[in-house]
Amino acid sequence: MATIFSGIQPTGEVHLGNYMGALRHWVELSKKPEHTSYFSIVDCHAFTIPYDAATFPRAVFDAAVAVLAVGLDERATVFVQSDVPQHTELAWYLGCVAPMGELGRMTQFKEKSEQHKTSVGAGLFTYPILMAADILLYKGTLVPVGHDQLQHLEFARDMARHFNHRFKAEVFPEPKPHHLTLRIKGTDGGEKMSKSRGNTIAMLDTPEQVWKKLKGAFTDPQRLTREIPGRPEVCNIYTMHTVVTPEPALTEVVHNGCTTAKIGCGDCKKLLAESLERDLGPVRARANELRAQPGRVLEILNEGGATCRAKATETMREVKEAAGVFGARSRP
Ligand code: AQP
Repeated sequence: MATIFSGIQPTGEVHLGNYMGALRHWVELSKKPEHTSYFSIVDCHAFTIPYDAATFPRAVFDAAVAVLAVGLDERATVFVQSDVPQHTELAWYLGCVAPMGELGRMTQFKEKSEQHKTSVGAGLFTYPILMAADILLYKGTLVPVGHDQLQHLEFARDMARHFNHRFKAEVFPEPKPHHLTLRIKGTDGGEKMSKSRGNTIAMLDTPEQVWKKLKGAFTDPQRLTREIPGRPEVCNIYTMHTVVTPEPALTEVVHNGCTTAKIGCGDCKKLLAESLERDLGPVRARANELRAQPGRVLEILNEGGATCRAKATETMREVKEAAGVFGARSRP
């Protein structure tokens, strides 16, 4: 038995990096009968960097549609983080046992505070505490994480240990990572396809939109002409093929075609566009259906929120009992 928790920030259009690197794996994990899974649109995390309040509700809705369209709600609880106030409540309790020194070592804080130099709030610094609360609130035991979130997961494990040790109670299990190793680069060749970097292909883009972005996307920089054989191992287009193009086409047409210069980058991209459409066409159709019934989306998220609040209430009762916090029920 394992309890899975993961989340996605509503910071922009869900893209192929999110889909190939995370969402597909979340769906796989959630299908296992021995897993109980929670997937969240982590809107409170998105507050840690500048955002537009006017368009934020739309961004949350769109992220929810994307997550539901890949089928995550079939066996998992899908909800919006801010609908469960216990996330921020638990973050306070954990924050009181979180060592400042550990927080100061977080590389993501260093990177993001550099990226948003003019507006670094304390929330960006304490982000890992909220992430620990997200996981521990559901007593998560298995967390799908990419390389860039490993340090935060280690911090969440430390938080579980610190809290249990400080209050001599076994409230939280230590969550283990489920390593997600695939990293999709940006269309600009940047190390990561990222919502905030404008180098994405959206998961729900139409074939025309996909092709427009794919056409100009970075490939093997050494393949300057069609006659020069390519190196699939350094090419982001090939990485995406490995996810959506089945064998034998992957090896025989794409890999061999590239390394022997039988096909050019344009041909290879056309094949990728076809594979993407085969894989994501049905997802886009489901997203369109959901967009046409916003009431249905709300219903699913409301149900998810209610399930999570019930679980979160139980955990918070244990947390407060362990910490000796009884509010008005306190006695001398
Ligand atoms: N390029 C990527 N390759 C593989 N996995 C990726 N993920 C994100 N980009 C890639 C994974 O998607 C999940 C949800 O990501 P997130 O939105 O919560 O955070 P993020 O990693 O910060 O995503 P972005 O697109 O880079 O957003 P911004 O620009 O707002 O910071 C995570 O599991 C993540 O690893």
